[in-house]
Amino acid sequence: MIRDQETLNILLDTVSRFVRERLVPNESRVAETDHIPDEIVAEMRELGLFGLSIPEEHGGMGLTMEEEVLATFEIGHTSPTFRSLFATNNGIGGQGIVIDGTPEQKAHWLPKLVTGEVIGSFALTEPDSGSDAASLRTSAIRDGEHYVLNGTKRYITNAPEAGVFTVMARTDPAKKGADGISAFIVERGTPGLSLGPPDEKMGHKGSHTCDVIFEDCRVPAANLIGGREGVGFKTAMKVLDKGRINIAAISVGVAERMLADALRYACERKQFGKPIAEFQLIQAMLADSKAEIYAARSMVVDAARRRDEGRDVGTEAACAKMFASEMCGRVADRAVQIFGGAGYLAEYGIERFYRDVRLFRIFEGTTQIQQLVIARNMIRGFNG
Ligand code: COS
Repeated sequence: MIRDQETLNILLDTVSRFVRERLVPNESRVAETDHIPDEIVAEMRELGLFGLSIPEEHGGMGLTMEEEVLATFEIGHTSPTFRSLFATNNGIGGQGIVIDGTPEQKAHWLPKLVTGEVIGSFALTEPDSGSDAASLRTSAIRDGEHYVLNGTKRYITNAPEAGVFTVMARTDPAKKGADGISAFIVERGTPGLSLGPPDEKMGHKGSHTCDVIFEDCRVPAANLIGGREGVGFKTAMKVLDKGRINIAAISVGVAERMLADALRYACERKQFGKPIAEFQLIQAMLADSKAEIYAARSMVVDAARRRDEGRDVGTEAACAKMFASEMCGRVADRAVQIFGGAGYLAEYGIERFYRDVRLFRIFEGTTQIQQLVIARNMIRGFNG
């Protein structure tokens, strides 16, 4: 749903200009230094990028899902590292509070997430619990007006920068599955919370992940999201339904960028006396990429509209995430191929995108988990 086309166009133009003028020129610097310059972070904050999808009553822009994916397409036209920094506030690091938080939790945390003064992070995965999220073992045992958390979370995006974590933990150890899981807001600096060293990753330099470790970490009972035990797994799944549409949107945006770079290269690079774009085998790669991007873009917008209508989008979010992230991997591969030898060199940047987009098929649910979600929902809906 688009509330006001003119206002949205202004936002999209502003984001697009910021991407072109400020982010694209800093892509290789960020990759080399593994750090987003402070002045760029300050500009992101000023533009309101940390609060795109946080409701207006808490200071955010309150974008609808459709508006948000249109903005994400634009944000995708540069290194996805930039988005990673503010995406957790809008997405998995903030949405648990937006969707299921109590009024007090929202009033306390959302304004801080909107401005970017606090970075939010989502702590679900553990060393022995990845795709099988309901088997997580981190415990949260009630002790008076506190819960005592013990366990380790792994691969947690933005953990080194985070000021607040949404942590899924088992409040009822007797219940082994999803039912025993609750979600908590845990503030950085809480005694008993510590971080592992930053992970060495294949790509996304400048965006950081690490372990988050809880050792007798006492969290006030008031930080139980929604004030209810046993519904934390559902909170996590609802957060991921939205997150998956956004990963699909960023996959589309980055694929558009890579295809634009490949097209320019194909039109400028000459072999056999003419631009390589005139060769049909190159044209096939350009055309397949264009068509697949169009298909993914259409899916993302449709899934977003359905979510705005209040419909259950578990299946559509999984379809869009699976198709768009896989599509993005194919486009990355073709883009490197069109660049030829240059595609393998760091200075052309396309190999960096190739490495960065590999993550899209893994995080917020692997392609195989999306297949499982889609097929399960189909079978559940079958009534003979
Ligand atoms: N929205 C709301 N509730 C949901 C839901 C959704 N999208 N998906 C599941 N649930 C509910 C179910 O309805 C069920 O509740 P009831 O028992 O009351 O019916 C409960 O959650 C458990 O669901 P289910 O039985 O389907 O859980 P499973 O353990 O079998 O599997 C999968 C769930 C595999 C889909 C889940 O673990 C998953 O998404 N794994 C991937 C995790 C992931 O994406 N990790 C990335 C890390 S975050 S970057």
